[in-house]
Amino acid sequence: MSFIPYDLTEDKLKKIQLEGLQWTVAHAYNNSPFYREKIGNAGLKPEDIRSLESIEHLPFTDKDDLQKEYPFPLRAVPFEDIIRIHASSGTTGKRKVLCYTQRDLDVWADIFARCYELAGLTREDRVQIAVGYGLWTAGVGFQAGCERFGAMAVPVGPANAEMHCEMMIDMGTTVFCSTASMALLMAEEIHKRNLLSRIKVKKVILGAERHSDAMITRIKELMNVEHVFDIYGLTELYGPGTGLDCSHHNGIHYWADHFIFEVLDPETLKPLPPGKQGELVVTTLSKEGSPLIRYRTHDITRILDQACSCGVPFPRHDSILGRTDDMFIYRAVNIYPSQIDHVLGRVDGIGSEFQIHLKQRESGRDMMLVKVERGTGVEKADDIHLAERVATEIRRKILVRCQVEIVDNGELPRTQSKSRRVFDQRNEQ
Ligand code: DLL
Repeated sequence: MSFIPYDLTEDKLKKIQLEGLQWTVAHAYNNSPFYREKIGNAGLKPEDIRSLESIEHLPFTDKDDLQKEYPFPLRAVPFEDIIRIHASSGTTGKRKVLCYTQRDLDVWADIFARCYELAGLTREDRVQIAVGYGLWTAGVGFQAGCERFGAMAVPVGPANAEMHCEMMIDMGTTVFCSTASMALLMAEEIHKRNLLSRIKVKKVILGAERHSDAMITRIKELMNVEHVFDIYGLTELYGPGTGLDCSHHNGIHYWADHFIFEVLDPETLKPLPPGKQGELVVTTLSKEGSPLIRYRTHDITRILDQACSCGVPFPRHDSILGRTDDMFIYRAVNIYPSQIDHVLGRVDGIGSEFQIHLKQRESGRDMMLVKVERGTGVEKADDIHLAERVATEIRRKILVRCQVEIVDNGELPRTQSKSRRVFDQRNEQ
């Protein structure tokens, strides 16, 4: 049995998208006072959606709308049809709460099962889930998808490394699912404890935060896995499982029969052509509880329009390159942590972990300190040269001067959830 509709043609996909868009706009307009007002204010009615291009006239929704409408923003079904809620912590203000109907949970499990299929799993696989359960969508998302797919779920959740290692060995885990930080932490633990010969993990599926190529290389090396897959998702759009890269690892195939992805210029909010980086904006096509109309994710990516040789009839977007709200301004230069990461990935002798600390000198001038881990097997005596090389590369590529401190391998904190990279103390001093 296949969860991926391999016979889907481009024409059929477009038809599904148009019907889904028309249904979503009518559903939201008729059942959610919030959307009725928003769509009405844009001078539109559901019957105005006559083609896929009509999407460009629809108004945007943003995280502020979810916070304003707390506790049940965007709700478009009666309470008796809502069978679960999830929430993600906003960094400021109230949590974003999303409602799910039975159909929403079914769609989510189905699309997640496609992710496992795309990663080449079979029902013989044993899937250790190392992400949080509860209000967060992660744990239950990975689990419901695994059960729908038919593999064995090992729902360990966010336990300590000891427990994960024990379960990995005793349960014969073949697939490990976690955040990128947790996968690195586990890979290092397995290496430290010399457990490689006792574990059977062949695949890692990771997501929830941006990660560098260096991190993937290290996880692959230390855990000796065949593939590391990148899974995308956000609470507002069901949760994890909206797409996954296939074994060619050349972008994330996303399930375009359940949502439309637009990439827009974050300043002008005008569409960008394939290949150009911008903000991902999503519209759902079948979501009942909390439908999304042009929801601004603030994630930066680009649409990849060349066909992928894997044969999966779904479009691709690039891995998430950062978030528009991660950007910081240092000495009048706009910088994303991913740019620093990118530079570090090209310097030999350093590890995959880094932190950016921003401070203000007494003179009022900003100061940036980049802490980078020394690579394994690299002598401490080389630190001065290594730091100089990193600082020179940052100056060459990003055109800013900064200080670089080389710290011991393993010194920067490993977290089980999402890692924090930027520590901006400029306004605290
Ligand atoms: O992080 C859902 C998830 C859990 C996805 C586990 C994958 C694995 P939220 O907590 O709502 O949901 O955070 C969503 O996390 O807007 C991105 O900024 C970031 N993110 C999620 N997946 C990736 C990824 C979950 N594969 C936010 N690469 C999103 C980079 C990611 N960033």
